[in-house]
Amino acid sequence: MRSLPKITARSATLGAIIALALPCAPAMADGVMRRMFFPARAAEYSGPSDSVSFFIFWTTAFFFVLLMGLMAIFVVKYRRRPGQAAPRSPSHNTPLELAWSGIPLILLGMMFFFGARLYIEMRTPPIDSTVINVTAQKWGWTWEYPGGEQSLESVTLANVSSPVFAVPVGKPVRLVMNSTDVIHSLYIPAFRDKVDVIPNRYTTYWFRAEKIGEYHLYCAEYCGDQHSQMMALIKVMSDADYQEWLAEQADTSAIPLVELGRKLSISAGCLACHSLDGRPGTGPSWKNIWGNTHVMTDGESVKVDENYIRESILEPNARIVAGYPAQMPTYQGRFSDRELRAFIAYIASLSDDGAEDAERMMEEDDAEQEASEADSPQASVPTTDF
Ligand code: HEC
Ligand SMILES: [Cu+2]
Repeated sequence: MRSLPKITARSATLGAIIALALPCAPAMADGVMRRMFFPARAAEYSGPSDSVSFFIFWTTAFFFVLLMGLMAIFVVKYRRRPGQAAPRSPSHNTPLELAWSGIPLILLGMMFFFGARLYIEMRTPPIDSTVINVTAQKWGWTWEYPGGEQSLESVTLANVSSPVFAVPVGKPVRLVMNSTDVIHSLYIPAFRDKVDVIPNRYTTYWFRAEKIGEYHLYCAEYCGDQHSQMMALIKVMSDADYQEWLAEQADTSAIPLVELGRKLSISAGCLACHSLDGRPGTGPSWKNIWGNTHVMTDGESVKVDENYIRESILEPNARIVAGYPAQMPTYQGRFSDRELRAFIAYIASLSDDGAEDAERMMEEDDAEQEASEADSPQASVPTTDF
């Protein structure tokens, strides 16, 4: 009883310190925490998102230290001593109770307000956003740009060939996302947002990239064996570079057939399941399969040729290679005729006896490209803007 007014006076002082220190906490946190634990900030909401996290972190850290500290001090100070009876606990103290209800109420109210406001903004894409259709599939990402362009550029991230996706700096981009198999989650730490990608439903992820540079994209929802390899590199570019990049992806006619097949195998995610070195993965390796005879689960023998590869891509479940699961997704409607031929030529080129066939396909393709250019000369004349 005797010591209670002293505690009240002390908690009033502490209250004042909290009130003064809290506005500084995010600023302090900004320097220390950001450099220690947080990746670069590259999008419009990266900063505000960090501020909300830091506010919550430092508020809770402060009260944790305060409460645990007081508890430790009280345990020692008011410990049971020989010959001293335990005093009765006070039943009521109005100023103290108002303080410990009012201060947390204000702080939690602030957390709710800042969090909810930011959440609503982050879920509301601007009307003038560039829309990119994103498809997630075990274990890769496909981005279809507004003109139908798809990325053919790739890089090696942690020993995995991964696609590169360009986005313009300073412009709102809206990803409309869908999965063809299981639940994935698109996560770009530098943009501070993560949204699930779900089969049979569209979800949206929007951002305005603010810093030119390269940032990582991960799948953040465990989706099977190669989940951790489901990565991509996001390149934030100036608008001019972005337009140039798009034009480069769109015009594949100049890329030789085998090279196009190689690029597509990376960007379409085939190599997540098919190795090039003979080691079986989720699917059979592509090394030295051209011209071989493969046995299917129903006992049928099939020669690996143009028709078989084409069917494997468009209707993977028509025939299942013995010893493998029916795990390959269909690519129906995804590739043009020339792109399908590119896969065939590429797979042929991976076999010791396939080199000649691949060569022949390249020559036929060259002849065809020339013929189609001769048929429609205007196609090769640059169009003018009116
Ligand atoms: C999720 C894993 C997965 C992905 C991605 C995948 N495949 Fe497959 N693929 C398989 C499996 C498993 C088989 C064997 C079972 C079957 O026949 O369907 C297979 C079989 C094949 C075969 C027949 C191989 C043989 O030895 O008989 C070809 C050709 C093929 N895939 C091409 C492709 C191409 C081209 C792509 C990309 C456009 C691709 N696959 C993407 C899993 C995958
Ligand atoms: Cu995934």
